[in-house]
Amino acid sequence: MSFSLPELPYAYDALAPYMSRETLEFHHDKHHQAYVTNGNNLLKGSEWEGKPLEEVVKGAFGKNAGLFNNAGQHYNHLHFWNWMKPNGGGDKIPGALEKQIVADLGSVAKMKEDFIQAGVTQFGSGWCWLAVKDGKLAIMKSANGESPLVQGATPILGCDVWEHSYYIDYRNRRPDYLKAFVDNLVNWDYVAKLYEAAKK
Ligand code: MN3
Repeated sequence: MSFSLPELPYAYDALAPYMSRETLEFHHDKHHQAYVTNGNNLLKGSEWEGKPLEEVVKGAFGKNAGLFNNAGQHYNHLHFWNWMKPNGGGDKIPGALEKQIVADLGSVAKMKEDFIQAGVTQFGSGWCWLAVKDGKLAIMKSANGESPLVQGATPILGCDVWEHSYYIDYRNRRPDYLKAFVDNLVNWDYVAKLYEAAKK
């Protein structure tokens, strides 16, 4: 099984003005495509050829940096496109997940604040996350192509804080990008789906 780039689950201009058509054209068509192309080249002939993506990501971590970086970013971006939708964000969080957020992270408002803060304080390229770790929800962050998958946890929401994700629309204002993501883009139904799967 080799990696392939899926179409975006919405039109290129569907997330405007929070994320522009130009950003999605570059981010999806160029950056994600490059991870797919490079990942497939590095996968060929490796011990992970034919393995499911999550196994490639976990297996290559610490062993094959080139393959890990590209497979990790392919995994992260596959979910990232689905972590957003037009008219997303807000407080419409499916009940079971909302309860768990309140129990483990204080409140929905505090979870959002800590998620944004994790993204703001990730120095350089990387991601901020809401993840399930040891049966509890946790806010995490990671550098470059890493994710909670290689930190003993399961990601259920992530935001890309590489400059390619926000520089066209927000220039250097990463905090504004993160706030727009949380307030206007998050697809909480998809997050809840991953949360239910992670609990099993
Ligand atoms: Mn990216």
